Amino acid sequence: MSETKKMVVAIVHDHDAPDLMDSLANARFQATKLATTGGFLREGNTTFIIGTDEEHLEELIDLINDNCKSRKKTVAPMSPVANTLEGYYSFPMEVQIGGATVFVLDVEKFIKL
Ligand code: 2BA
Repeated sequence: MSETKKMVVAIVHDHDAPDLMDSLANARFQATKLATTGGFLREGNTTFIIGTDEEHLEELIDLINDNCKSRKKTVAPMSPVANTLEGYYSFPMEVQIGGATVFVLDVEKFIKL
């Protein structure tokens, strides 16, 4: 019987990305790292795409959790929250960022050509 494959998409803070990449490699998870930008803060973050078997999913989530710290950030007034004037705000605002934002997807097919 074939194992169920999962794809984990994890958006993490840039500062946590190198340690997470090292830990993934040490634990023999195969990962792809993308430079991405958050839609709200418009700042760089890092997105990992990690394919794994269902039986290793919990280990993988633990590993992401161990490496990604939650942090607070004060956003300056008048940041470009949206492209419209209504999206601008006039006072500093504190937002809580990550740990990590993690999506787990079922993989219908996994092919290496
Ligand atoms: P950003 O979109 O730059 O969001 C950074 C942080 O700003 C978020 O942290 C959240 O605390 C806050 N935030 C986002 N939208 C907000 C809003 N409309 N009003 C007030 N505060 C808001 P996280 O939730 O930890 O998200 C970190 C990054 O993960 C996001 O960066 C985005 O790149 C990604 N992300 C989060 N949720 C997502 C989702 N549902 N789909 C796709 N990407 C997501």
